[in-house]
Amino acid sequence: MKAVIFGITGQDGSYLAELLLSKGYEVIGVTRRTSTPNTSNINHILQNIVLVEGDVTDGFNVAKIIEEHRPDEIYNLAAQSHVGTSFKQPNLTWDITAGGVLNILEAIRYSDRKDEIRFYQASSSEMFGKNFSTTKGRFGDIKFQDENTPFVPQSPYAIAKLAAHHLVRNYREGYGIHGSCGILFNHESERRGEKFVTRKITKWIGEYSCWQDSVYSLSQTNRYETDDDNIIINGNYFPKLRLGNLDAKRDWGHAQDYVNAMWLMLQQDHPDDYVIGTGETYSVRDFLDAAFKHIEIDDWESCVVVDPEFYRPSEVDYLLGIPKKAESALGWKRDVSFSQLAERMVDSDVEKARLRRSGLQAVSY
Ligand code: NAP
Ligand code: G4F
Repeated sequence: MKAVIFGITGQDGSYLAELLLSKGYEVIGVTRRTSTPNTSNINHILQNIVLVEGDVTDGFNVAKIIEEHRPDEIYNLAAQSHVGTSFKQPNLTWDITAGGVLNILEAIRYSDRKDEIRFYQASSSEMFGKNFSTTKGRFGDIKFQDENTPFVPQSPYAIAKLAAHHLVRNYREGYGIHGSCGILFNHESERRGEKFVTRKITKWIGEYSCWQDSVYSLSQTNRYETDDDNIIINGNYFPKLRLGNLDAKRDWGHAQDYVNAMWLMLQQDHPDDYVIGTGETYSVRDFLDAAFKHIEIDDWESCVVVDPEFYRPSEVDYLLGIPKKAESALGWKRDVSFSQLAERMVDSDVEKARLRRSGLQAVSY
């Protein structure tokens, strides 16, 4: 079997490539030209995959890649995937995240292998926006989202994802394309982009933890004080972690569990859309609790500044995905719990910071 992955350099692309290689696939990864290397997530498998230069906004280029490589499966993970950035660069977000999908669908539609190709589109729980469904629980109403919850997107990113989601449905119904959408809730990992809130937190913890160890060992004291913006130990300053809305709730899983769902969707005879989530929701505060507890800090409030710079013009307050359909139809289940996710990310970032750091120099965020 041969698969083309658009977005192979990202978090999900790298885990998906590993999964497909383990199943004996030939993997073709599409990468954009960059002025400096950005293959850190896939350096360990470069020998086993074929990289081709491409960009989903260039329709001719997309069609040529599909024609030349003749894949059985195409996974589209390419997107401008940062919600906050989508408010600052809405046009770019639209061109990549919606227009890019149209380019791939058109290339499949006109391919002589249209009926052989199976296509996965990375849809998002952000498409639900402010909306949720409710069901009666023992202690009152439970809010959740599933395949029947109507979409009310709240950002240029979510609106572009929803356009792409409907395009896949339209090409499935209109042209018989085997296209499936995974409506994935937030999933994170040791390879998560550094601007997403979980990784921003764990990267800070990694750097801070190493800095703290080195200043404590030099100063023979374990006392610290703070000012508005810094943590101060024995005259050494480390900038506090600056975050936005700490009350937003997300359904957070581990990316390795989620790429398995993508593959399972394409093994079905009939294309369909599936919600992939954990059935649990936690606030950004809860993630801070879990991550800081892992380095034995209880009062993380003294390390964090709430900075309006990181607020969004409109926010998604609550996400909790019910993956019942995927569990019963695909046999999908997740393995990594919320606390394991936070701990794995902290351990990885502490280790990375140790390797990076040689002195007492603080980094800025
Ligand atoms: P990510 O780490 O941001 O990766 C995005 C990938 O898209 C990168 O490889 C990036 O390449 C590539 N890309 C961006 N613009 C492109 C273009 N014009 N042409 C070709 N490739 C382009 O995202 P992720 O977390 O792995 O997520 C994968 C997909 O799932 C995305 O579509 C995201 O929107 C969606 N999604 C993610 C989550 C989540 O919680 N992670 C949840 C739901 C849906 P560069 O390395 O060159 O930038
Ligand atoms: O980590 P985030 O940026 O992820 P967000 O916006 O939920 O989007 C991610 O998940 C989506 C699936 O639901 C994907 F489709 C999308 O591609 C992406 O992977 O923000 C999570 C929450 C938000 O409520 C945000 O306002 O954390 C809040 N937050 C608070 N402080 C922050 C920060 N987010 C970021 N990025 N940076 C902060 O400093």
